[in-house]
Amino acid sequence: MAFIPALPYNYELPESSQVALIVIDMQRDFLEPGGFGDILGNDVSSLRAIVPTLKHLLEGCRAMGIPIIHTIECHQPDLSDCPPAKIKRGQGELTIGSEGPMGRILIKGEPGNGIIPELAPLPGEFVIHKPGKGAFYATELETILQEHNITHLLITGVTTEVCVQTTMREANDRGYECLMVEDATESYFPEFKQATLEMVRAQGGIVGWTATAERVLQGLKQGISCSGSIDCP
Ligand code: TIU
Repeated sequence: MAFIPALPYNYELPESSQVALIVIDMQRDFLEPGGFGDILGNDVSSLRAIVPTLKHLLEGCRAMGIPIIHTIECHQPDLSDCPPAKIKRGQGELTIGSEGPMGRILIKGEPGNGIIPELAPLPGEFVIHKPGKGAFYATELETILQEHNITHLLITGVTTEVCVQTTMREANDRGYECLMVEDATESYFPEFKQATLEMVRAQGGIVGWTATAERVLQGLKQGISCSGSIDCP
């Protein structure tokens, strides 16, 4: 059985076709000045640190034929899918739907709502538009996973303790085996990232596993070579 050396213990891999990479909300709205992350008062530059690692992981997974799922946090232009409580939250001048330097904030189709060019989805990859923090709430994600027999999720993106952790918890409750990729997720708050990594893998992996991108790629490559070899352990 192929595995990824992970915490709190090895993450066993099924057939490669049953594993998907999820890239959460790598949008200009969270990584660039003038977007949603910025109007909430965050230093958005800190999130860029993971882009090279995430790109390397994404390209490695693409090369192995692993299904890729991107998500985008966004709302319809008429805000019909945005609870008033979410619009009201925060105390800045701008809110969801306000006109910003990259278009209307967190609105589907606006320039600032798009995924950053370095990580742009390729044709054939899934793109889930989600109104909540979790990627399962009010989306087609679970249907896609079921249709493709996907049981294992490698979870990346931003921000670690908000949309990434919420999605991992939603997935865990639905029975998916989840691994958060430590150096392919980032938070505006380093201490929240660290706490999230520790809390998901505590208690014997109460929410799942964590591992670095390099270990994930090594484990996946081992799994790919194993599935085609009669010498497989
Ligand atoms: N504010 C914050 O840290 N995150 C979000 O609002 N959304 C995501 O995490 N994508």
